[in-house]
Amino acid sequence: MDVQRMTLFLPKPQIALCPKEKCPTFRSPFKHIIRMARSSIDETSESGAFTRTPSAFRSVISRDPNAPFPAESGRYHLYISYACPWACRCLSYLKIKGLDNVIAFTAVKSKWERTKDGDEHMGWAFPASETEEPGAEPDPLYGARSIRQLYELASANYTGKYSVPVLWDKKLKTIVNNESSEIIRMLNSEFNDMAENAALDLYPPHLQPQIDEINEWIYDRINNGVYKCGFAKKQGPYNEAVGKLYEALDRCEDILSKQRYICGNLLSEADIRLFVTLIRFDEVYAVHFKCNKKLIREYPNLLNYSKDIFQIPGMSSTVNMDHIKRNYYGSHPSIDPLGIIPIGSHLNYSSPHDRAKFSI
Ligand SMILES: N[C@@H](CCC(=O)N[C@@H](CS)C(=O)NCC(=O)O)C(=O)O
Repeated sequence: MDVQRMTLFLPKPQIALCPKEKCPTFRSPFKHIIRMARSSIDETSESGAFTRTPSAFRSVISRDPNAPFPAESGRYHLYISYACPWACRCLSYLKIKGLDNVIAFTAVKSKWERTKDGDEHMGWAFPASETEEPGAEPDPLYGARSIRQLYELASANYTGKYSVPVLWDKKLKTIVNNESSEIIRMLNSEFNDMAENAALDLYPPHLQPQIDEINEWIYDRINNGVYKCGFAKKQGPYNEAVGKLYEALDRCEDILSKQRYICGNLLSEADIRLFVTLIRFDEVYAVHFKCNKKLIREYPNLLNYSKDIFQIPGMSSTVNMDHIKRNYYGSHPSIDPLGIIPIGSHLNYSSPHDRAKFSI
């Protein structure tokens, strides 16, 4: 069976017309060609609302040795950007499950660059040397110049976004999966024979319905909600997204006034998913994405909770604020054409927090 064909599900194509093509009298020789958005900043519907395209590579790694992608030490590689909250969910799992000796990872440069000569696409790029940007490393597998090159190596027909995270199979030279919500589930359960911290189960059976329910509104209103605020191209969709975002943050603040973690007194997947957005909020989303009704540091429980998660061994290494700020402020010229990085706010997440009061 051709693993490539079996596993590549292309998302529903999005029609991206340039302004000239929208003119009724314009006769394009290519009018039947449907092109997909190739960057999240282009994923806006007619109403001006940001609509995220589903990830395309959705295969799974299994602990079953006969599976198409069996869990094996040294076989898979994780490509991330420290700027990207979705990729940092996956990096968090490598760190807290103790999997970084089993699956190596490489971080790209913080700012988007041209990914191909003669093509305007801007995306994730690898540095030419270890010293070009601290934290970023050249591609150790193929010496690729961009993440786009890896997608093209995996599939000649792929026309979607060249996003991170990418979970790469070195053996079959392909992308196993580029959807963080699925990658973290695999890292949680399928590599436990090799994980240093195998006993840590961030998606335990008794909490699964609750985690799923919480993930749904936190994803829609907070994780993706900040993007809906920032990438809205009209006032109406922005107003709607920002209203829902703050309703959800208020709800989290209330939950966290009664318990240590978002699903009770046990750390779970839902906490890691929430943390990656909270840690970027005051520094980036409040300014760049116009989420400025209230800052996270004005929510006592959300602030202390963010510190608590940051101080879990391994987690602080997943937060590179220089990469985060350089990327957001420097890679979206339609939102921030000058790319000037604001000074604030340098919160010290290593300082003491009050969350141990909930421990039993
Ligand atoms: N659903 C994906 C989303 C990943 C995603 O959107 N990544 C962004 C960075 S934060 C990206 O790589 N975008 C590239 C682009 O828009 O061209 C996941 O959760 O893994």
